[in-house]
Amino acid sequence: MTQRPDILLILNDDMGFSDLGCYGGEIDTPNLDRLANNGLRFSQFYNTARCSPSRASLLTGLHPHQTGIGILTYDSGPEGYAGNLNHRCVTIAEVLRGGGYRTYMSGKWHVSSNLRQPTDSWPMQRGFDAFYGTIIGAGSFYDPNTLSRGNDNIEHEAHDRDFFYTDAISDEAVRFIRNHHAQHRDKPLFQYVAYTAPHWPLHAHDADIAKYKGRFDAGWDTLRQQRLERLVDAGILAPHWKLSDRDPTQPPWTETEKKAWTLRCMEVYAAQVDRMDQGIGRILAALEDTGRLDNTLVIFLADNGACAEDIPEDVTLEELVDKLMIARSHTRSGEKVHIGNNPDLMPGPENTYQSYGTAWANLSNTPFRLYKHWIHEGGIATPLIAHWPRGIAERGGIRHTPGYLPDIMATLLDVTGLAYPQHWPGRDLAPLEGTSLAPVFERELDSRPPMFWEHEGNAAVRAGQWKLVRKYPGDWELYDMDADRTELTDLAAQHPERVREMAAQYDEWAKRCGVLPRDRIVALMKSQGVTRAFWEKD
Ligand SMILES: [Ca+2]
Repeated sequence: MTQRPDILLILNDDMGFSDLGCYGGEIDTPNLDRLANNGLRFSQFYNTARCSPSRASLLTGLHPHQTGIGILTYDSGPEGYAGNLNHRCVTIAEVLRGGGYRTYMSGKWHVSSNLRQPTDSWPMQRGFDAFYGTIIGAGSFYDPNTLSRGNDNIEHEAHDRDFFYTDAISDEAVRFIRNHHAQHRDKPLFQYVAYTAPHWPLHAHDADIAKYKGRFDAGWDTLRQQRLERLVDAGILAPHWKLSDRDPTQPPWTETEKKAWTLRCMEVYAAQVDRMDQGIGRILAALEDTGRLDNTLVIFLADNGACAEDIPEDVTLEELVDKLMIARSHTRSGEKVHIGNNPDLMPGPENTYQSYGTAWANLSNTPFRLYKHWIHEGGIATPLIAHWPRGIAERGGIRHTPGYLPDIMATLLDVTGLAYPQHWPGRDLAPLEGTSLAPVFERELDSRPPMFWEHEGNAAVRAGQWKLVRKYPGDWELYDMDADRTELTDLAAQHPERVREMAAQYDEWAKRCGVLPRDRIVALMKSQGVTRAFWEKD
């Protein structure tokens, strides 16, 4: 039997479909571009529209509601929405470790509601031999809340002046790989790297930000057009798909005010992605130096589409710092942190806490509509790069076969020759929901099973070329993805029978997977005093 491949699974946070250089963007991502040029890019891979549900699905091969992560990691009550990975699932790390792998994670966990006390839904109790990272979903890049090693809180380690979370995630991954090679070189390794970049707050190094001075000066209208052209030239998107209109709530670039600050927001966002790519370069170098890269399957993807959330200036510290624990009130040297998108304050340093807002998110998701939180293409379409010199013959290819997060577990089991467990001690496991994409490494598939999504009442089913999608509380819309990937022409009225059929398929799936009606969720959350107004968008 040939040696089992190492697995490097890299996930990043809140990044648009077309930000990376190898997906038509302006940002320098030479390391990801190199993986793309020597591997494959998928044009129709989908996540689950939000941080926690995407991670739950990616890690388990199930739908988020089946794993206990119906929305985020707040306790929303009933089974399916408890906010903790439950006992009806196993993680990729658990299964691979059972099959002889050593398993490592650095980065953001975000599938546990208990942020301080380790529980059985923390990484060390869910299959990882080693963990370095954060349990919470967001925070300062200079001083992240819930920074942990194993089961221990090590927030004090960020008090080193040079600490920056993106670098720390990369460096720990490098350390895990080098230590593994020194101590367990004959065993295969699984390394899960979950960056928080480029999720807000807009924190980045001055040198990285400076590099992007001028890069976005043409503004979002021109840049959206240019991105689409590059995506078509690269063979990722079909030339007959039209660019969606600029978000109707946003001004044309020419009429935009506060241009210096507005540009700075996108420059910092780009610097966040750039810094991540630099770190990925160091991780790849560790695999290369140890002679492991050739037989490592590297998969890179994002957890949801670009994020249109504006951070208001009137958000309270009580809400962000005490309740949600996603910000610090003061910097490590004692300065006040200014929370909110204040155009008189340039984002980047530790005493700021801002986001890049709707218009830039609209650019990030070119050519699609909508954002993180919705199931339209802007919410769920992600770049996916697969690189494996020994296992993927084609170099620089594009694959249009659709796939989604439950497929990752199925694919990794396929390439490692392991089976999804029928039984697990103390657990009653749901059967695997995904389909292996390993055959797609060789060729396109003619068909695949239908795909389903639900997030806070937004929902979709995709079967073949057809996508039925709903924006809560609206009606179902129907799109022909072959003719209209950017979802501009709703065909629901012309195909009532197809809408009925697909809606019935969706209802059956939702019932089977424990999806609750949105109204019931909102009522439950209100009854428990969960504050969600700040990031919630309807
Ligand atoms: Ca996210």
